[in-house]
Amino acid sequence: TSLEETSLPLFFGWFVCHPFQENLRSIAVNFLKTLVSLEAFRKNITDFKEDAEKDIDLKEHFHDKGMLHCTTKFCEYGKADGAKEYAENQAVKESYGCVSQLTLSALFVTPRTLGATVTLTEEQLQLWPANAEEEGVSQGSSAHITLSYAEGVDPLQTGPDLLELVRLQQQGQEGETVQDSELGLLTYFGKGMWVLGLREPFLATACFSSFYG
Ligand code: 2AM
Repeated sequence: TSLEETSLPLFFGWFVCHPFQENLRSIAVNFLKTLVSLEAFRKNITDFKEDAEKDIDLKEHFHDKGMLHCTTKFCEYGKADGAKEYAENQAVKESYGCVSQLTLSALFVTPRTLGATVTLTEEQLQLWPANAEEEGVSQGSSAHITLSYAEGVDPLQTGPDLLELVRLQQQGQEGETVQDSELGLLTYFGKGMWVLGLREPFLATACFSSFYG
């Protein structure tokens, strides 16, 4: 019915509960601080800024992001393919408003985006729509929380950035391990792409819901 159709949100997703948002933001800030302090990062600084001599303020480069969340389905108020089917999916209806724990297994940064990789549980995968972008990689491997974007970057860039990294790793590219710290293993994949695999995954409580904007 038209009433139901007009009720479709901009997107569905897991919304990180308030206290965890703060933790996640400080983890991100610390990650950037660590990165800029590294010789290996400074050596490749032109990945980020062509005219950078040797310094870049990553906190300036990346703008703060509002409400932290992991998008499951971008519906665009019903205009996106499969939006209605997704909203009517039984698992989606049953999980709506439910709280679960998101497992954040890595942080990644590219010249465009700063994000956290989310490793979905079997149950959470029930809420993950089949999507063409994930062709050739496992379902849910583009699940992420956008922590920040650089100026002028499309708000949908984090998924493609993460997928590029997932594909590189799948092709057997190991990258260059730059630092092995208490936090985890920091690896450089070229073209300004850095991944910090967290030794201890960060668990963030999140509520499955939708956003209208
Ligand atoms: P994100 O999930 O990578 O952060 C509102 O714009 C939210 O929907 C953002 O969180 C954004 O990216 C996501 N989004 C925007 N456009 C999208 C698209 N075309 N496909 C998938 N997700 C999109």
